[in-house]
Amino acid sequence: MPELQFPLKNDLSRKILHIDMDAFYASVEERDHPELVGKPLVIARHPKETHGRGVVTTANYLAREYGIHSAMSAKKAYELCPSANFVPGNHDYYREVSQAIHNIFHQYTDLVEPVALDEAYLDVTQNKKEIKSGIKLARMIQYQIWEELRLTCSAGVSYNKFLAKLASDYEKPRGLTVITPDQAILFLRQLPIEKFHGVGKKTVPRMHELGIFTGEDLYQKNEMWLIQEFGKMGYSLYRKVRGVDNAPVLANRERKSVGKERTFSTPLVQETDIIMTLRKLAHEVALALKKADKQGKTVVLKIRTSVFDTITRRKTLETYVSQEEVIYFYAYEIWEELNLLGTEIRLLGITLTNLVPTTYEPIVLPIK
Ligand code: TTP
Ligand code: MG
Repeated sequence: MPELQFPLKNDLSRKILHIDMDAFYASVEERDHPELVGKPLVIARHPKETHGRGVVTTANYLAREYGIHSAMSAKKAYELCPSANFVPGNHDYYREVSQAIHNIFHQYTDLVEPVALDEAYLDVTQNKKEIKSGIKLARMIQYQIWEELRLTCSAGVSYNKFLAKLASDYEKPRGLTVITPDQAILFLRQLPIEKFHGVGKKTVPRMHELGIFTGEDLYQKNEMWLIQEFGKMGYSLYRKVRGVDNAPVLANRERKSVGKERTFSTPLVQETDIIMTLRKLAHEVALALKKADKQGKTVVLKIRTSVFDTITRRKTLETYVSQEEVIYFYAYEIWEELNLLGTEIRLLGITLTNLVPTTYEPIVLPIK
């Protein structure tokens, strides 16, 4: 077989992050229900309630020590650890949390490609913080997610998506792993073949039959042979094991929320200041909505005080809204209900989520 005549083009100029939340659903439940912390936690309905049916969506790291993992039957999980807490998941809620995580990502770049609720690629080659170091950006994102949402994630930093994902997977939880161009080939060669993206359960046995167990084995195969054996995947694997993956980060253009916030170095105490800020924020949110041709159904107020961490409170309305006055009205209503007057306010934010295009439904003013 002829060897490849032209060197592969490898774009080393990009800075790609892959962020993956740690035990996502389980961590959200632990955050909201501290009594669950410190014990094995399985996100599934208790098998006793379902006559043994049901599947584990995820488990915290303590439960994983018993061999419990995603996609296992809840019954099996119960057998492995009868004392574990079983909590049914709330997908809609996790979707909202995911939205909040994405709002943080978008403070760094709009080149965000969601993979799953808890996982995304970010191209930070150019970024809103104008910071050059991918590592520094990854650390900032991890810190911000922790500060604002009390959730942890693992981050991978590299020059392409494939390596960034391998990196984020390398150390979990709370990992931050960097794969530089120099390290890529060595890293890939020692990697078990099943870790290569696209090599699924069906392909692994075939790879093994053909004597391919690691990246090193894969590296020894020539391109034509790999294409003959594995088609498109062979083509891609030939490149991946050489650290080449030029796939762009494809931003999800659909905006799911619009939010604006302000932090105050001198905390606000006077209600007039709060009202003025809420009005400004509502104005900005309404402008952004108009620009995006969107209207939304859920108004979210975010507040940080000197006493407690960031909290968010939401109101879901009967109809879709986009007007400044209406957004302000509900944001203020939430503010009143929180009864925080007199507390030092360090951050205020208004977000409208549950968005649809403006043309979707006729706009009805919700105020009678
Ligand atoms: P993962 O990122 O695969 O898992 P995880 O975040 O729970 O744990 P890790 O720390 O290893 O990243 O999946 C993200 C969420 O998706 C997970 O919390 C639950 C959900 N999920 C399912 O519902 N079914 C599944 O089979 C898997 C794998 C995940
Ligand atoms: Mg995860």
